[in-house]
Amino acid sequence: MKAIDTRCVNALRVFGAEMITKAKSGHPGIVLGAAPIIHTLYTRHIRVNAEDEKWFNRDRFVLSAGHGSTLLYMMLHLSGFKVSLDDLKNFRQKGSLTPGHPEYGHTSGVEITTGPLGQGVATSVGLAIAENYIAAKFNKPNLDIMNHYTYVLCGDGDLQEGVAYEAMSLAGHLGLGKLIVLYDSNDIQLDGEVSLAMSDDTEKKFEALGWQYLKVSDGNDVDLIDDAIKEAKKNIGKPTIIEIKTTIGFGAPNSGESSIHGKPMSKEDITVLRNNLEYDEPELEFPDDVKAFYAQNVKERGYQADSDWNELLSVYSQDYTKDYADFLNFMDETFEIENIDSIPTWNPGTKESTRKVMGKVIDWLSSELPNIVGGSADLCSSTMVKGADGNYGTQNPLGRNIRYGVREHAMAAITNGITLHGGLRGYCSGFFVFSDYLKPAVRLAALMHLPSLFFFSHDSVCVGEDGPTHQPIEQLTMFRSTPNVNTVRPADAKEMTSALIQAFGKNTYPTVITSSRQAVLNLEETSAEEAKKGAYIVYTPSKPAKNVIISCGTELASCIDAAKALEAKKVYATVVSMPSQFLFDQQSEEYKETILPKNLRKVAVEMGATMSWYKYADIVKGIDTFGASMPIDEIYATYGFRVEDLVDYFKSVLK
Ligand SMILES: Cc1ncc(C[n+]2csc(CCOP(=O)(O)OP(=O)(O)O)c2C)c(N)n1
Ligand SMILES: [Mg+2]
Repeated sequence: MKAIDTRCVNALRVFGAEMITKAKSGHPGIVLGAAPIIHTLYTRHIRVNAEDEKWFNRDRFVLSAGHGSTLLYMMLHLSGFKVSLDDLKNFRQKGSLTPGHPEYGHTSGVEITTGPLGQGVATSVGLAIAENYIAAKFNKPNLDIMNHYTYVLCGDGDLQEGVAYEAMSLAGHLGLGKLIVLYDSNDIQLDGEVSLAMSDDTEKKFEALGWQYLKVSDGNDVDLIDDAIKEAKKNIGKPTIIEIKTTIGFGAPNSGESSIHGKPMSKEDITVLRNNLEYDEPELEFPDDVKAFYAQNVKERGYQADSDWNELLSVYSQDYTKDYADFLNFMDETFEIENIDSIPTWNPGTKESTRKVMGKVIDWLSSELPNIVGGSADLCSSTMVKGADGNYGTQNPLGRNIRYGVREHAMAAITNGITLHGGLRGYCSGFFVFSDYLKPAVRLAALMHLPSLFFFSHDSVCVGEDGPTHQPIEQLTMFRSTPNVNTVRPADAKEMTSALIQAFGKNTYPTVITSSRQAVLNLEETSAEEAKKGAYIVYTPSKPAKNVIISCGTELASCIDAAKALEAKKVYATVVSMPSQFLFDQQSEEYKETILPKNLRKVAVEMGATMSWYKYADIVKGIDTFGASMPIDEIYATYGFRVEDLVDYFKSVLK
């Protein structure tokens, strides 16, 4: 370990602690403890280019322990990314580029939003899958145009989360040898010693998961960390975890204690830290030799690596013209649906479950869009959603169907990783009721403005005999109330097809689409084009309407029939199909007024929780209790959703 390494590590430690003290909030423990890890990774291994931030073949770095954001921001600053000294000094302040936890799309060079522990580890598996797939598709002998590592820095907390294990178990199964997890193992977490909550044998555990386990017993020794990373990079066909023993809060008076985890240090304690580290440079500045070292070792090395790659690509473009053109399309994700006329269609009057429609349309989309990669949580044959080209795995790295096993949360996080990587678009599927298991990943996709796709079947109590555990009630409200999520519940084949095509477009939001288990009537009245507006009129009564019935999904057809029957009883109601509240909310006020005129009485109908409808309706017919196990016909009768029940209901509540 050279003197300059010590200088750099100490500069990071002191600067990071001072940033946090200035902000009066933050997490100094990991900064002081893990500074040598991030220093080694950046100065000796990582290939990123600040001048070409989105360089396709850059190494991906995931700070899964998002509370260590200070470390990442300092790295980005020193490596030439658009994070200035002032930005560092504005850590955690309103509007700053250095928010409390790293935010993708907000700060230059941040690869992924982290903070919810475990998610970073899981998402990184998706990044590694994407690299592996694209490499298998495009690399040629001596022309590895896709060839990068995915590095993760995580802490004890990350590895306690279930989602991390789900994902790491799959990563072991898939033999993702270029995934390297650096584990800041300091035996301390927020509330105290890790041993209070956990006594796993880390080595045995990861070996059992099919990982290569390496250990660095002194996390202050940059050379040992370097050696371990070199070893990991050999890629023996297994992902690697390097357990690096560190001391939380190294150098602080309360080092090794949980009190240093998340509490800014006092000025006095910072003086002690400086003395302990024998570091005497000005406050909140980086010394010139440190800056120069990073400029040379991270910035210039990254720049060089990018230039070399461009040369490689240029040779590739001459030798493999067709593949090169395809590669550019993958890089830019410029795929368009060309043969729209060949899209599967269903005639009005026929009956089909919307899940079957979803499956068939996705099969068709797979032939149009070569970069879509999907899978299911062991439910392909139920959700009908399956990727093309066989199952992805070591034997078939070009399979576009990922067998996630019953690991919903990891599936959704990995889907985000696949999409985040660039080049591919990830989608996944499961039973709608179990969307509870993966909600945190949808939330992160929404926060990152990532167009990941989450497709669900069995979208209401009409699941029937499987009973309340399998009958979603509140899930639609959950997604509809999550900012920046397009939640779509199509009524029939036309609306489903429209929703899917829109979902695979270039969006700045994730899409959740739900489908029915049971067959539904394909309606004359629906429109693929109009559905894109989120809501539109599907039935207009013969006399001026005094009421509007709003519905969606499998209840729409019954509402239209009921509205027709109501006319005989001199109740006149327009019927509005509202597959997506999210898209409707984005329409002009004029459009909204034509669909839901203020002076009309409005009732919403859905076989699920009523809460999300009160934004549009005066009254709501829904189900605010858990369902019950019984055949579907009895479900309709019990909850009052047969046409005759709806007619009676509307008659009692409408004008
Ligand atoms: C899902 C989730 N739960 C809880 C937290 C709050 N939290 C942030 S850091 C932390 C402790 C994590 O311990 P460790 O990873 O060992 O971090 P260290 O104390 O070593 O820095 C907790 C509970 C969180 N960020 N995410
Ligand atoms: Mg810890």
